[in-house]
Amino acid sequence: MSIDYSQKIPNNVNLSNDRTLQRALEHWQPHFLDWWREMGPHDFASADVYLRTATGVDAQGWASYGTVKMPDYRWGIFLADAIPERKIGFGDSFGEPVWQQVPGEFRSQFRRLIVTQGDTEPASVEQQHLLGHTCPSLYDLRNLFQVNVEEGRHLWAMVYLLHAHFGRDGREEAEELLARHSGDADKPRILGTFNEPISDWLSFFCFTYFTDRDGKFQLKSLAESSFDPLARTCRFMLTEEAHHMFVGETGIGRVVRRTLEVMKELGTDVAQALRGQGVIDLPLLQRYLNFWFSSSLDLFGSEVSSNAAGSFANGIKGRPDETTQYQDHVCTDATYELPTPDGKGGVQTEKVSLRNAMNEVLRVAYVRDSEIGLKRWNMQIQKAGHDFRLKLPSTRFRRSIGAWANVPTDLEGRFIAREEYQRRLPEWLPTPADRTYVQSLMQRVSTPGKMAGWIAPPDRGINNLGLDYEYVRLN
Ligand code: BYC
Ligand code: FE
Ligand code: FE
Repeated sequence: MSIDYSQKIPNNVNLSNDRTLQRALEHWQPHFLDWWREMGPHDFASADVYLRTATGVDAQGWASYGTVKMPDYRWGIFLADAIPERKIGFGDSFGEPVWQQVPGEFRSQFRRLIVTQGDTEPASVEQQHLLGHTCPSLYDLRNLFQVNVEEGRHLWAMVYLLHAHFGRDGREEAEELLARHSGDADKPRILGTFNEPISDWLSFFCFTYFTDRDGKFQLKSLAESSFDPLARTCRFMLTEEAHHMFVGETGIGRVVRRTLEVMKELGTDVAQALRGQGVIDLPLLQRYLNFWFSSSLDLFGSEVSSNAAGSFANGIKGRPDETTQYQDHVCTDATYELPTPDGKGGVQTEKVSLRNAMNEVLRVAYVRDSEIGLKRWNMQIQKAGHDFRLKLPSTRFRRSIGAWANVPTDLEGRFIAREEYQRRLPEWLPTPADRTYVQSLMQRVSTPGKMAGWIAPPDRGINNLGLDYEYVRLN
C-alpha cells in the first residue's frame, strides 16, 4: 500500500479508519516535535537539507530525495507489505498463523522489548545533538541529518505499536520515551551504549559502524516475530538501517585513507609526526574501535538468559534469518557450548540449552558481520605497504554484561590481573590525550566540496550528485 501523505501523520496503516488511535497519535506528535527541537540537531532547524524520504515501502518508493528543513520532515508510520498467510517461524507455536494482536499472556514481554527498541532511537539522536557544528563536510553533515531523521522515524515505528496495541500503558510508555534522555543522571536511556557521549565524528563513525549494526541484528530478529505488525515495521526499518552502517564503514575507511596518504608523504608512522599534520594515527583509531565494539557487545545481553529463552519459546523474538539459516526452529532439546570463566582464572565449557543461549547466537553472528569492514580497511593498509592491521578485540574484553562482565582480560581475551588491566587500559582505550587531540580536529568545514584535513573525500556523492553539491544550505 502506498503512503498517504495528505494526513497529519503520513502512514500506510489506514490510520484515518481508526479515529481514536489517530487522535492519540496526533496528541503525541507535538510532544515529539518539541523533543526534536530541544534534543535533535542543535541549531540547524532552518537549514535546507537534501534528504531521502520514503514515499512507499517497495523498492521504488522508499528512496525519494528532496530538500527539506528537518522540523518539516514527514515522520510517519510505514509497515512493509504483509506476507499473505504468514506462519509463525520458530518457538512453541511454530507453524501456526501469525498474530495481528498481542496475546495477553505475552503482553508484558512484548512491551518490554518494544520499549527497549524504541528507547535506543531517540537516544542516538540525543547523543549526536551537537555534532553538526563540527562537520568535516556538507556531505557528512547531510548524512548525519539523514541518520537522525530516520532514527526519529524509528521512534515513531515503536510508538505506533505501543499506541495501537498496548492501550493506556502503551501511551504512557510513549511519553516516557521522550522523558528519558541519553546520559541523564536521573532518567538515563535504558541500554549502556546509548548513554555514552558522541562528541566527535570519529565516535560517530564507530557508533554507526558498531552500534547501528546491533540495530541491524536486533531488528532482523524482531522481523521474525510472530506478532506481525512488529515484524513488518522492523522489516521496513532495516531498509533504512543499511545506510547508517554505510556511513560508519565508509567514514572509517576515509579516515584510514587520509592517514595513509599522510604516512606516505611523511614517510613515517610515528603518531606525533602524523598528529603534527592533523590526521588520526591508526593506533588511535584502534583504541576507538576497541571502545565502541566492546560497548556494543553488551547490547546483546547475557550469554545465558532466561529472558531470551522466553522470547524465543513464545515466538516473540527469533534469530536473524530464522527461516533460511536454520533447520530446527523449535530448539527444545538443542544445546549450546559456551566458554565461561571458571572463577579460578581458567575457562570452562558450559553446556546450556540453546534457547537460553539465543543472545550469544546473535552476538556471534554480529561479530562475524563486524569483521567485514575491518577486512576492507586492512586491505587499504596492506596495499599501502604497511604491516599494521586493525583488529576486533576479544568478545571477553571490557564487558559489563554477562559471563565476562568485570573479568579483566587483555585484547586477546587472556586473563590478567586487575592491576595490570588498569595499568594497560591507556594502550587499549582512547586516553584523555587522544580525545583532546581528536576534539582539536573537529573544525567545521562547510564549503561545498571541501573536506576537513583528517578525512578523505567519499568515492561518490548522494543519489548521483557531485561531491561539490550543496547538500546542506545553512540559513
Ligand atoms: N545495558 O537477560 P539479559 C538500535 C539488561 S540498537 C543495560 O541479560 P535480555 C539502534 C536487560 O535489559 C538495537 N542493561 O538480557 C542503534 C535486563 O534488564 P531487566 C536495540 C542491559 O533481556 C543505533 C537485564 O539486563 N534493540 O536499534 O535477554 C542507533 C538482564 O538481561 C544491557 C534491542 O535491544 C545493556 N547493554 O536482552 C539507533 C531489541 N543488556 O529487563 C538505534 C530489544 C542487558 O531485567 N531488546 N541489559 O530490567 C532486547 O531484545 C533485549 O532487551 C536485550 C537484552 C537484547 C537488549
Ligand atoms: Fe534505528
Ligand atoms: Fe540506525
